Amino acid sequence: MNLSNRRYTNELSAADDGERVCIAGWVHEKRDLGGVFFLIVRDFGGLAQVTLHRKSTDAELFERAKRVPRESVVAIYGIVKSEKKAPSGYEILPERMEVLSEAAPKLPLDTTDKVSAELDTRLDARFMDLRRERTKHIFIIRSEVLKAIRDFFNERGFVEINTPKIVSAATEGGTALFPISYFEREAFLNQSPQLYKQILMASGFDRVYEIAPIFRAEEHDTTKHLNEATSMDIEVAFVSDREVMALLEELIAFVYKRIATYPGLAKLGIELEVPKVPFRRITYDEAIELLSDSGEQIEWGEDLSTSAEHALGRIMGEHYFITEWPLALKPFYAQPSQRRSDICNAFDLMHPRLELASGSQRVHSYELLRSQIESKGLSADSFEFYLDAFRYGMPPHAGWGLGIERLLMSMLGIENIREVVLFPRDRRRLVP
Ligand code: AMO
Repeated sequence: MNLSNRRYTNELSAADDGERVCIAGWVHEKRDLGGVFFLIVRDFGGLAQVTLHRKSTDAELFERAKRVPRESVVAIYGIVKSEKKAPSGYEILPERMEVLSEAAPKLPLDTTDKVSAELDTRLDARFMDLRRERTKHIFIIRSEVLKAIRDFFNERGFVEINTPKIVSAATEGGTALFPISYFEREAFLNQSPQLYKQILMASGFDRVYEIAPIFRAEEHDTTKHLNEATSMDIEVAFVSDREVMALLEELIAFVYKRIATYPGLAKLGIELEVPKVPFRRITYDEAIELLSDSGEQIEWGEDLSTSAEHALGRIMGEHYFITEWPLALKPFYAQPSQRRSDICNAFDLMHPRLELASGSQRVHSYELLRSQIESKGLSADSFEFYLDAFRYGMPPHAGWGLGIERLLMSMLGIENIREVVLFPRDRRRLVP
């Protein structure tokens, strides 16, 4: 075996006619036409047709090719021949085939998309699901989205940070924590980098971002919640909620623009329309009024239900912000409005289908923060490590957190959030 010279199938073309090459990959399909036998070999680049003529191919090689089970891993050594009828305009006439790993005959999934499978079956055999064209492109796009996000913030002078995922305190009131045992103490998996990105605002690092897992012990089984999700967070000092909202909408448009030119989108049957900035802004009060006009009643102070989100999405029809939320609905770190004491400078970024991000201007006064922590029924003592950063010079600051999976599913029109995570974690799923 010498695979160091192997070529990807998409690097080859009819122009390589006559060249002796090696390709390696999985046996995608086998087609037996009697006198001619085709092995379709798949690698990360695509598909290649390997053509064996009964008359001119070595008889032993011909028989072995016919017997090799589908999805086995093979290396093919042969000559490229220009062939208009082959899927990529060329075929390979093999001289030698090595079976590097033989696949068991009964496959958990069909990789050619001829037989569809339930999502659960696909997730159970994710390694094999990823061999399918559509799934592969979803995860290449995910990687491109993360790259675009990093480019966006790096170009703007942000510093990428990494904060601890083993923590001592909750930040997001609404959802439960996963407790873990940490030597002789109780600790938790982090719900958000919230406290740490804010602490950094007292350090002089005034523009930071992080892309990292968040853990939420949500018990319910929905198509938009995971127990382990990926959050993209920013925190910026010397600005208000308005400036970070502008960054958020610009980021969304930037990512759409970048992905719109990705060739794999066609494989997913998607055409991306880049959303226009600025996005519309409506206040929470306006949102419940619009909902009431459409027959959906939300009491002032109540959170928006999924059906309310959908109703509002139908009315708005594109990305939009909901601002000026009731203070009681948002966590302790949201800055109360100067205009009205019962609302705060917090916002949610909505896609017509679901919430993508939330953020706020933060409380930066030590006394107010302490009292807001206590008024949520939390013990200020357990937040001492965080509160300390507010006692020795903390600039005003604002930030947000954006769900990477929510961004992807809304962008690609995917119904179930599990589709955009390699190995999703939900109530029932701890393996693979
Ligand atoms: P929030 O709790 O709204 O805000 O979370 C921010 C965004 O993270 C995504 N998200 C989730 N995605 C999938 N499954 C989940 N269980 C899940 N929970 C949250 C959503 C959501 O909009 N600290 C604040 C952010 C900030 O103010 O900076 C926070 O965590 O897309």
